[in-house]
Amino acid sequence: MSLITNLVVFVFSIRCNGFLLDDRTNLTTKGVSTLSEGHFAMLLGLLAEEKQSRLKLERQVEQMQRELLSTQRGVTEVFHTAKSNNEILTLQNGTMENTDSNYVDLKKKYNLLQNAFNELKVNYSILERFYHRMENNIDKLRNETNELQQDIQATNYKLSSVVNDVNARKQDFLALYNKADKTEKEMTNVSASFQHQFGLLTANYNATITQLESSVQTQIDTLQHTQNIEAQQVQQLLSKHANRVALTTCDGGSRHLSSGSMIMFKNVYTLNGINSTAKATYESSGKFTCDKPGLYLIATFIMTETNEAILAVYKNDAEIKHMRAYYATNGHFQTSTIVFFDSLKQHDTIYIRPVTQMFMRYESCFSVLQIV
Ligand SMILES: *[C@@H]1O[C@H](CO)[C@@H](O)[C@H](O)[C@H]1NC(C)=O
Ligand SMILES: *[C@@H]1O[C@H](CO)[C@@H](O)[C@H](O)[C@H]1NC(C)=O
Ligand SMILES: *[C@@H]1O[C@H](CO)[C@@H](O)[C@H](O)[C@H]1NC(C)=O
Ligand SMILES: *[C@@H]1O[C@H](CO)[C@@H](O)[C@H](O)[C@H]1NC(C)=O
Ligand SMILES: *[C@@H]1O[C@H](CO)[C@@H](O)[C@H](O)[C@H]1NC(C)=O
Ligand SMILES: *[C@@H]1O[C@H](CO)[C@@H](O)[C@H](O)[C@H]1NC(C)=O
Ligand SMILES: *[C@H]1O[C@H](CO)[C@@H](O)[C@H](O)[C@H]1NC(C)=O
Repeated sequence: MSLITNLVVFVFSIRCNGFLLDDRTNLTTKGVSTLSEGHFAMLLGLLAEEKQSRLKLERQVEQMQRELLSTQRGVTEVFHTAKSNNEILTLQNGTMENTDSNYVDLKKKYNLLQNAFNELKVNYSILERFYHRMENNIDKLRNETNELQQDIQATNYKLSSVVNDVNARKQDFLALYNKADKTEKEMTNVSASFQHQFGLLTANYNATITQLESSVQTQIDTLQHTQNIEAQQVQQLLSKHANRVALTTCDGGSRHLSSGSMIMFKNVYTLNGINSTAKATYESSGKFTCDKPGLYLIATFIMTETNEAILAVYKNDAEIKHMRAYYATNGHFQTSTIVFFDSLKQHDTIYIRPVTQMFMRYESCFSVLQIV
């Protein structure tokens, strides 16, 4: 209720200002007894003004009444609201106790927080010092970074020049690569051509070599054959030569020989190219039988003291040569000789007979030598 009273007093005090404004048009009461026409006109004006003011006031009072009504309604609403609020407050009073205990808790927590805050302050100062140190370090780092940046710029410059250089090298390399590629292709061509040529050459070489080999082999064979033949011939010749017939036999003793008898020369002095069988045949028959055809030297010398003794050389029982032997003028023995060449065929026989009777000394010999 006191709240409503206050509100009404407040509204009136605001409205009173309107009256005070009207008071400023103060009426001059001085000299009423001397009311002139001017004063009357002024009075009429004042009355009119007063009427206007009154009307105005009336309107204002009406308005104020309306406002008062609306205010009363508003206050009633406020009152209701306040009442319900009060009820809420009463309800809330119960919860205040909880709030109190909560407050105690809160205070404890606050103390803890304050401690933590103090610790944080300490930590903060430590951090601040750390921060300063870090700042210094950062300055250093910044300086180093600047230096590094300069270095990097220099390096970049160098790098770009290197890149340019590399690009130039790249072009060179590409040119070289192309050249190498071309060369490789040419090499491949040359290699293929070479291989082809080499194959042809090898085939040709092989053919030639084979031909040459067979030709050489043939020639060697021919040569060997010829050589063999020649060697055989030479061997034959040599053996023939070595085995040429050479025979010298002399008589064993001095004796009388009858006409037409055989002279047997039994002492074999030289023997070559005649085997023992042939030798024995000669010794028993007194006839030389030719086994190797050829040119022969046939020679005999006879020592005798018979004057005009005649001896003959027979070939195949036919006389081919004869000689006449004489004693020496002083009556002593003398040697007579027959020497000649003759071609003998195989189985030809040669021997000597006295044509007349005669005495023959032992210093008499018969020789046969194959020349060819
Ligand atoms: C609030 O509660 C206290 C005691 O708990 C009491 O003394 C006080 O009068 C109460 N206030 C209201 C407005 O009910
Ligand atoms: C303050 O710093 C110390 C040591 O670094 C740490 O153990 C402590 O928890 C910090 N205090 C707070 C409130 O962070
Ligand atoms: C960083 O460089 C500036 C100028 O070059 C110099 O004045 C400053 O002392 C340097 N700071 C450190 C931490 O070296
Ligand atoms: C390789 O040889 C062939 C035929 O002989 C020719 O057509 C070609 O141009 C050659 N290539 C080179 C790279 O010389
Ligand atoms: C040439 O001869 C050799 C050996 O005889 C052989 O290996 C090769 O294949 C031959 N080459 C040709 C092209 O005939
Ligand atoms: C010895 O020579 C004769 C010819 O003079 C010949 O017929 C005979 O076969 C030869 N005997 C031997 C063993 O060589
Ligand atoms: C009105 O009259 C009173 C009393 O005589 C005086 O005190 C006041 O100053 C006057 N007001 C005006 C505006 O003249």
